[in-house]
Amino acid sequence: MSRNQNLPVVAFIGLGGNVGDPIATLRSALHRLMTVPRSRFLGASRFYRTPAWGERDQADFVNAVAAIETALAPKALLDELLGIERQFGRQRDSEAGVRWGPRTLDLDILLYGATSLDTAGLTLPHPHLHERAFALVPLLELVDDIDIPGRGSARGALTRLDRSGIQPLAER
Ligand code: A4P
Ligand code: MG
Repeated sequence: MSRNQNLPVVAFIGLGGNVGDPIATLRSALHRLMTVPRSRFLGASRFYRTPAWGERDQADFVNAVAAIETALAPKALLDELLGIERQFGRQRDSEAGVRWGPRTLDLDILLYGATSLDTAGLTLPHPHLHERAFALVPLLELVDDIDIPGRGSARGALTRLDRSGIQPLAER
């Protein structure tokens, strides 16, 4: 039996943006996530305003996390997400000039069940999840705790990070 033919997996998707109107963009992106083929939308966190991580000299981000149950294989799910990023005007050529730089919409697969994967186009879990409070805070709104394969508990990872400046927004 080939993988994921029958067994749906819960995947957590990180959403982020800091160009244009990120709240409106994330809201529309969540609606698009509800229509991903062979998948069921389970829910989403609140939206958070977060200080830029990595390349810090840029506007604050808006971040959220969504959970879906999916029968898509990891690469097929990533292709769907890249399609949604394109639909919302992400210009990879101009925006990708700076690593960790500004972007209209960034969709990352944070976790795909308990899968670990390291290929050229896709790494699971997301290689920076355990060191990013802007992803862990909304993730831990959706689950009490969860294992990050190879990195231990998500709640444990968050206790080691600075979460100051991460503020939930009233709107979603
Ligand atoms: N890719 C590999 N693994 C994955 C995965 N698990 N999920 C590949 C999604 N994509 C994955 O992505 C480049 C390629 O990574 C994708 O085409 C896919 O094949 P990218 O989004 O252009 O990434 P990048 O800018 O080159 O670097 P990086 O580290 O992937 O950026 P990130 O992780 O997306 O981070 N600060 C705050 N507060 N909030 C943010 O949302 N985001 C970033 C960007 C930096 N600082 C931030 C935030
Ligand atoms: Mg990305």
